Amino acid sequence: MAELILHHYDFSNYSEKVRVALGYKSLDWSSVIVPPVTPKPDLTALTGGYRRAPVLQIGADIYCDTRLILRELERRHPLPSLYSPGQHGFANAVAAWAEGPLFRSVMLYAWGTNHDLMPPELFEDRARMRGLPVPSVKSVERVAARSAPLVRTQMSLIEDMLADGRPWICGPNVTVADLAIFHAMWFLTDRSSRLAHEFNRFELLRQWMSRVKGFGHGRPRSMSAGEALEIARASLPSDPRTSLRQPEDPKLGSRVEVRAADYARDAIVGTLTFVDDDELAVGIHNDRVGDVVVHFPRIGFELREER
Ligand SMILES: N[C@@H](CCC(=O)N[C@@H](CS)C(=O)NCC(=O)O)C(=O)O
Repeated sequence: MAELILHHYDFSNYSEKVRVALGYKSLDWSSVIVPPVTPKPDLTALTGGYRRAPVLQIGADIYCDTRLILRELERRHPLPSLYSPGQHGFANAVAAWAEGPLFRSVMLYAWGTNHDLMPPELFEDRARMRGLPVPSVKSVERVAARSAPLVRTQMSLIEDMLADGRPWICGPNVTVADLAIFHAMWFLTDRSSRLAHEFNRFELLRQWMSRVKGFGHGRPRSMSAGEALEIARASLPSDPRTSLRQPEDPKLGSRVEVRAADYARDAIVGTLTFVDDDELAVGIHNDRVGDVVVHFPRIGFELREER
C-alpha cells in the first residue's frame, strides 16, 4: 500500500484534525514539516500553488483540505469508520459550524492571548493572505477580549450536545464532527495553558476531549521535503475513477482554475482529470515533481475554465 505523507506543522489546528484521524485509524505515516508562513516552495511545487496546511501526499496524488483528506483516508483505510451511514449529513453540518463561527472565535481569542508566543512574522503573513492591514498588538488584544464571551457561549453548546451521556458528538460513533470540534478546542490551549481555565465549567467537554486525545497520532516517521518531492517524481498519479460531471462543470481534459472560496485564494491551474459530487482533481506538471494530480473537495472550492 502506498505511503501516506502528511505535510503539516505543529501548531496547525487543521493538521491536528488529520493527525488525530491517523491515530483513530492507527496508521503509519511520514511527516514532512512545512513552514507556517509563505514562501513554501516545496509544498507549492506539489500542489500547484495551494499553500494551506495540511496536505496529504500519496505518491503523485496530492490531497488538499481536511474535508477531502479524511475522505481519502477512509477510502483507503475504511475501518474504523469516520462516516457512519445516517450520521454523515448531520456530522457535516456540525463540522461546518465548528470550523466556521466556533473556530473563528477560538482563533481570535487564543492568538490575541498568546501573540507573544507566536512566530513574529505570522500576523503579517495572515494579514497578507486575507488582503487586510497588519493588526497592531492592541487591536489583536481587543479582538481577543471581544471573542472570549463567544467562545464560552459556544463551549456550552458542545456541553449540551454531550448532555445525554453520548460518547461522541453524533451519538455512538466517531464522526468528522468529533474531529472538527476537537481541533478547534485544541487550539485554545495548544500554545500555552493561559486559557485552560475556560474548560473548568465544562465537565462533559473535558471528558470528551480526553477520549479524542486518546486516539493519539498513529505512527509517524519524519521525512524531508526533498524526499517527498522525489517520491512524487518517481510515482505515477493513480488512474482517475469514473467521473460524475454536473451539467455546469467544465469538460474533462479542459484547462481549469481551482481556488479556495474563502481565503488564500491563489488559483491552481491545470487539466481537469476527475470530478464527482465530492471531489475535483487537476493534473499539473513542473520540473521538480513531474506530473502530479492535485485533488480538492468540491465544497469550499470554486472550479472554472481557465481565463
Ligand atoms: N479548509 C481547510 C483549512 C486549512 C487552513 O486554513 N489551514 C491553516 C493552518 S491550520 C493554514 O493553512 N493557514 C495558512 C498557512 O498555513 O499558510 C482545511 O480543512 O484543510
